[in-house]
Amino acid sequence: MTSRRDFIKIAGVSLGGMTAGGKAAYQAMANTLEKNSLDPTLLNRTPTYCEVCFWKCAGWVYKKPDGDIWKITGNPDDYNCNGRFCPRGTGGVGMYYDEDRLQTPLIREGKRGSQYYRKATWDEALDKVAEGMKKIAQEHGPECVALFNHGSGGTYFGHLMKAFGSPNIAAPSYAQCRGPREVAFLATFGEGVESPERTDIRDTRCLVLIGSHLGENMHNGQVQEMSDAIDKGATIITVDPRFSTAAGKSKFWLPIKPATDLALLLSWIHVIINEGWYDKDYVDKNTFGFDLLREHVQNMTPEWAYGITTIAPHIIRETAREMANASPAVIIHPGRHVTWYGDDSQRLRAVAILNAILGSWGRRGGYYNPDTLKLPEYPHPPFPTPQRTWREAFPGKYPLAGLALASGLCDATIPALTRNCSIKGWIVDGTNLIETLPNQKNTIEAIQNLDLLVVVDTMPMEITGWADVILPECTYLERYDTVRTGPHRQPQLALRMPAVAPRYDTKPASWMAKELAKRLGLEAYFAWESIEELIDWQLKQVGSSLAEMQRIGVKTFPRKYDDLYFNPAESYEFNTSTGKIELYSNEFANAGFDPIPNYTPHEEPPPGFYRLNYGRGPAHTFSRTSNNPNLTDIMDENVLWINPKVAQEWGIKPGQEIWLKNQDGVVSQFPIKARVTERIRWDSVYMVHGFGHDDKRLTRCYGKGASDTRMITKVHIDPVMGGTGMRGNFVTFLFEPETMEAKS
Ligand SMILES: Nc1nc2c(c(=O)[nH]1)N[C@H]1C(S)=C(S)[C@@H](COP(=O)(O)OP(=O)(O)OC[C@H]3O[C@@H](n4cnc5c(=O)[nH]c(N)nc54)[C@H](O)[C@@H]3O)O[C@H]1N2
Ligand SMILES: Nc1nc2c(c(=O)[nH]1)N[C@H]1C(S)=C(S)[C@@H](COP(=O)(O)OP(=O)(O)OC[C@H]3O[C@@H](n4cnc5c(=O)[nH]c(N)nc54)[C@H](O)[C@@H]3O)O[C@H]1N2
Ligand code: SF4
Ligand SMILES: [Mo]
Repeated sequence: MTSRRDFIKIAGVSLGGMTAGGKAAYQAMANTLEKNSLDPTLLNRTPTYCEVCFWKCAGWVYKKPDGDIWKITGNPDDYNCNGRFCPRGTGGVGMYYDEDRLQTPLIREGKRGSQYYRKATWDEALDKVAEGMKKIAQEHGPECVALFNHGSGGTYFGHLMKAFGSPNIAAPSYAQCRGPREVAFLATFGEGVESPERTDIRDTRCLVLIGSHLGENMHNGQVQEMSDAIDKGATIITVDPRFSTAAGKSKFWLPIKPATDLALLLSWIHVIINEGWYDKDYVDKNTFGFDLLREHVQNMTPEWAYGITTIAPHIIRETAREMANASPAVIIHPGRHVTWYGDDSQRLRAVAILNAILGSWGRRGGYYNPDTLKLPEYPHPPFPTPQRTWREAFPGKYPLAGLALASGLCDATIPALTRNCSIKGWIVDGTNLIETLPNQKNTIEAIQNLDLLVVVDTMPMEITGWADVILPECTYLERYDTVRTGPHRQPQLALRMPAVAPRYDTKPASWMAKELAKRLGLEAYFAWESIEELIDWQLKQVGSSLAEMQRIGVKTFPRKYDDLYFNPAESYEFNTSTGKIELYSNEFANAGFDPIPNYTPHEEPPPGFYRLNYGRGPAHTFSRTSNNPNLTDIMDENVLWINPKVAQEWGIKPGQEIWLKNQDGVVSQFPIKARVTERIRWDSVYMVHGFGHDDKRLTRCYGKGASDTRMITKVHIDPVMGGTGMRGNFVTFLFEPETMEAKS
C-alpha cells in the first residue's frame, strides 16, 4: 500500500521537467534542512502564513543567530498544513533572497511598454499615482479606476478603492479559476465550495478527481488528506486525459477524450438513478426536481457516453458502482481551476448533482459544513455609493456572476461604441495579468488605452514592464498582513508578521494604501496609526491579541454550532429558491440557462493540431515562482508532453527543442523541449503553466520553456458567469522559429 510519505515523495519527484541535477539539488536542500541540528527552541522564530500559493499554510520562520532566515516550517496547530509545508512553501524563502527583486519605486520614462524607467522616491511615486487617480475621478468618475488583485495586499487596496468610490475590484481566482464551481454549487446547494475546499477527504471512501490533479496541484491539506484516505483504503478514480500523479495512485484511470466530461457525468447520473443506487432518503427529504432529472438523463446511457468520451460502458458502470458503494462517504471533487470549455458552470452543476444524489453534501467523508471566524473591520465612515459597476459594460450578460470578472474589467477598458465610458486606470497588485488573462493581445490593447497603470509587485514580472508607476512590495516574510481567517472544520486565525526588515527600498501594501489614502483625502478610512494597532484591535474583538498571536501563530476557536455534518433526524432549509438542494435549478432556468445540464460537443483540433492542455507542477506556483532561486533548482523550465505515436509521426525525439504554433498562427516565443510519454493521449499535448518568461530582468527564468498563455488566443466565455474557458486552443509543431513549418 502507498503510504502518505510515499505519496508526498512521489508528488515531489514526478516533476515533468526535473533534471537529474535538479533532483540532486532538491535532495541536498532537503538533507540540509533535516540534518541541521540547531535546536529550534533556541532560535528566534516568528509566525507567518505562506504567500507562495493561496492555500495560506501557517508556519514558523526561523532565523539563524546572524539574523538571516534559516528555514520556514509548517505550524503543527494549523489545519491547512498540519505542520508540513509543500516544496514551494519551503522554498518561499527564495522570494526574499531573490536578487532580481524590485528594489525601489520606478516611474516610466518614454512610451508605455518601452521599459525605460527611472528610480523614484516613495513620495514622488505615490504623488504621481494619487494625481492620476484624482484626474480620472474628475474626468470620468472614480468607477473608472479598477483594481486587479491576487493575494493579501488586496485587502488594503480593496478598502482604498471602496473609499475612493470604485466597486471595480477583481481577482483572477474567479473568472480564470473557480468562479463556475462557486456559481454551480450556489445554485444547487445555496452555498459555495470556498477555499480551502470543504471536501472531507480524510474520511472519504471514494474520491473522484475529474480534471483536478491533487499531487501536482499541491494544495497542502488536501494532498495530505488524500494520502490518509489512500492509507485507509479509499478508492481513487481519476478522470484525466493525462496520466497524472493522482492517476498513478488510482484504482481507475479514465483517460477521457478532452472536453467531453459532461457526457460522462450525465451517464454516471443515469446509471446511479436507473440502478436505484442513489441515496433515496436523502434525495426525498432534501432535493427538488428529482423526477425531472430522472427523465432528463434517460437516454444518456453509458453506451451513449462511450461514443463521446471513449470511456467503455462497463467502466462507467463499475465506477458508478464504486461511488454508490461508498455513498455518502464519496466526493466527486469540484476541482478548482475549472474554466475550460465555456460550459463550465453546467459541467460543475453536473458534478454538484452527482454529489447530491449520492447524499454526500453535509456528510462525513463527503462535504463538511465549514465554519469561519470573521474579524470586525476597524471603524471607518460608510463607503460612497458607486454610480456604475463593471456590469453596465455588459448589459444582460453573465447574470449569475457573483463577483467582478478580471477579464471583464480588462474588456471594459477597451473603448467601444456601445459604452459611454471605459475604465481608464488600473491598479494591479499581485497578479501578472499578461500571463494570467487569456488572449494577451486583448490585455495589451486594454493597457494601451489606459491613462494610468500602477503595478504593485515584488518582482519585475511581465506586467511591470507595462506600468507607468511600479511600487515594489516587500515579500510576505518582511511584513504584517491581514489576519488569515479562512473556513475549516473549526475556525482558525493565523498571523503573518515580519521575520526580517524589508530589503531594499520596499514597503508593504498596507502602508502604500494608507499613504495613498492621505493623498486622496481619504485618511478617515485608514484611521489606525500602525498596522500593529489595527491587527491588535481586530484580535481583541474576538478575545485574542497581537501579543498572543505573535507567540502562538495559530489560534483555534470553537464552532458556533455542532453542525459539522447534517443530522439525518433534522430537516434543513437550503439557501435556494425552493429551500431544497436544486437538482433542477430555478436560478438557472430564470436566467435563461438549462436548468439541468446538457452535453454539447466542442470544437475538435484540426488535422495536424493537438489540444493544448496545461496544469500545475508540484514545485511551482503559476508564473510567480519561476525565478525563485530555491525552486529553479528543482525545475527550471517546462517541457511539452507528447504521445509517442505523435512524436514518431513528426520525427520528434525526446528532449528535442520545438516551437509551437496555434490555430490563429501565434508562435511560441521560445522553444520547449519534448517529453515523449505514454502519459498523454495522442490528441493532446501538455505543459506546466508559468514558464516562457520574456522579461530579461528575470535572470534565472528568462526564455526558459514556453508560455501556455501566449498560445491561448481563443477564449470560450461561459455565458452563465463570464468565466474564460481556455482549453479550446490547438497547437502544431515547428522545428524552427516562425519560419519553416516542419510538416503541413
Ligand atoms: N494560461 C493560464 N492562465 C491561467 C492559469 C493557467 O493555468 N494557465 N491559471 C489560472 C488560475 S487557476 C489562477 S488562480 C490565476 C493566478 O494568477 P496570478 O496570481 O496572477 O498568477 P502569477 O502568475 O503567480 O502572478 C502573481 C504575481 O504576483 C506577484 N507577487 C508574488 N508575491 C507578491 C507579494 O507578496 N506582493 C505583491 N504585490 N505581488 C506579489 C508575482 O511576482 C506575480 O507577478 O491564473 C489563471 N490564469
Ligand atoms: N503546485 C501547485 N499547486 C497549485 C497551484 C500551483 O500553481 N502550483 N495553483 C493552485 C490553484 S490557484 C489552483 S486553481 C489549482 C488548480 O489545480 P487543478 O484544479 O487540479 O487544475 P489544473 O492544474 O489546471 O489541472 C487540471 C487537470 O485537468 C486535466 N485536464 C485537461 N483537460 C481535461 C478534460 O477535458 N477533462 C478532464 N477530466 N481533465 C482534463 C489536466 O491534464 C490536469 O491534470 O491548483 C492549486 N495548487
Ligand atoms: S500549499 Fe505550499 S505553497 Fe501553498 S500555502 Fe501551503 S506551503 Fe505555501
Ligand atoms: Mo486558481
